Amino acid sequence: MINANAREWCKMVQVVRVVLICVIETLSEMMDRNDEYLGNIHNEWCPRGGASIFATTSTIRRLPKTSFQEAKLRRVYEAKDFDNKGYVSTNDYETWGKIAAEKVGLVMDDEIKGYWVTACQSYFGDTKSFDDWIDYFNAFIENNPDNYEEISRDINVTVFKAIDSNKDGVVSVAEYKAIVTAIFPDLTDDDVEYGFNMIDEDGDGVLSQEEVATAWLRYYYDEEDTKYKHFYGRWDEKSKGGSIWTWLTSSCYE
Ligand SMILES: [Ca+2]
Ligand SMILES: [Ca+2]
Repeated sequence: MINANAREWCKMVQVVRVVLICVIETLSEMMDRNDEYLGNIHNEWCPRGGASIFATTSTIRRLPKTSFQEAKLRRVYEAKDFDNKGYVSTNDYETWGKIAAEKVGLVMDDEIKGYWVTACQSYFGDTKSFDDWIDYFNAFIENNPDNYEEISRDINVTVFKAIDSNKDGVVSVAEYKAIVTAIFPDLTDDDVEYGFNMIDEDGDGVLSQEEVATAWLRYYYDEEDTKYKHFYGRWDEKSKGGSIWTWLTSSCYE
């Protein structure tokens, strides 16, 4: 009797398992179709890849992948728009270089100006908004799936030459401070020092080309919290860019 009851019970459990598996598989298929459907809605309503609560990761973009990464990108994008035209241009980069050079007592010459302009063109192309830039960024990644970080590192060599104002082959604390306070004037000396120490990997008191290239790369590409968020000076809660709408729609990127 006990054995018979046990067998019945076992059969019942098996039936429930099969039913559960069927339900889960059906739900899963429905969700896949739903993702595609919502993705189509997003593409119709936000053709430029703008923020939308309907967005799904696989159908929209590769970057930013998290709201944290988006906050990092927005923070610098907005800060670099010196002329307040709503986008980053070579004019902004020239201004950035000019201010940074003045902060270390130098005048930006044509060679250094050329590095700033080249760096800006490589990073931003002719994009005219944050979303434009993100699309451009993603196109670059998609066109160079195996070596986009390597190419980015090469671009950062130009950046290094731009920020090495006195051309001695290293970025000093003063040069670093000039760069980051030009775009974030509210940073304190402590904030600047904190950022510098985070990226001075060998602790020799100056930044090598390799150290700058790595930190700059990781600031943009790290999806999660790493020390490289301090690349532009100490990152804290105040550093978070964007608006309440950005926060509300951050699920687009997660
Ligand atoms: Ca230098
Ligand atoms: Ca160093």
